[in-house]
Amino acid sequence: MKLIGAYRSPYVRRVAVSMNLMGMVFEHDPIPVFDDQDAVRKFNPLVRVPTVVLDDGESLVESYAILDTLDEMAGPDKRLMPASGPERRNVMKLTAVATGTMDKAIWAVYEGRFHPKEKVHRPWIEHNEEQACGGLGFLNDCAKAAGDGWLAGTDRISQADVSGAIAYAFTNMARPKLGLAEKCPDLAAFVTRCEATEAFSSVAP
Ligand SMILES: N[C@@H](CCC(=O)N[C@@H](CS)C(=O)NCC(=O)O)C(=O)O
Repeated sequence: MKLIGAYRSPYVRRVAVSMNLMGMVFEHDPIPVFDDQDAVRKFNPLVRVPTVVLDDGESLVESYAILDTLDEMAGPDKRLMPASGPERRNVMKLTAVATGTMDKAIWAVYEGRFHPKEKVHRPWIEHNEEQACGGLGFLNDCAKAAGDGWLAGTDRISQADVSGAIAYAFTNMARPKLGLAEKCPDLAAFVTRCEATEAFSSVAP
């Protein structure tokens, strides 16, 4: 199995950490998606990462769809999104807040990166940053309520923890001026705990 995309992409990284946690061995190909579009297009018509290429050559696209397939492959004891019921709903909600936070942080980054200086619209950047902070504030409340436990109150790590930790780590790296460590101290402490583990540290951005 091959994972395409650099680990500085939070979507790529959530797939990588998930595969580590599920004990799946994979080859990593950090193709720079903006600089080598043809190499990605061969496997993904949208030219986006993450893209996963299975051993039989079939490719998987979009991190949520990739993770859904990997959960199914991993089986009930290792899957990171609970299969059903209130626990699934809760993990799904926290994960959605985490990926929404990633989206908003990235849009704030792209506004400056892909527009000429005179066309960068500062209020749009601030709007996205505010939404990212909203998502992280919500996850901070979850971390506070969880204490030493997991964000969604599960008895083992779930996709909410993987994506929540990566949403914080990415936003903090991409938007350092937001002062997230002060705004979200409980989430910051939780992320420090996650980043110290092999599953996270071996796929650092
Ligand atoms: N919703 C997608 C988002 C993936 C995404 O936006 N990836 C970025 C890298 S962080 C990308 O491939 N950007 C290239 C582009 O959109 O042109 C997912 O979850 O996989």
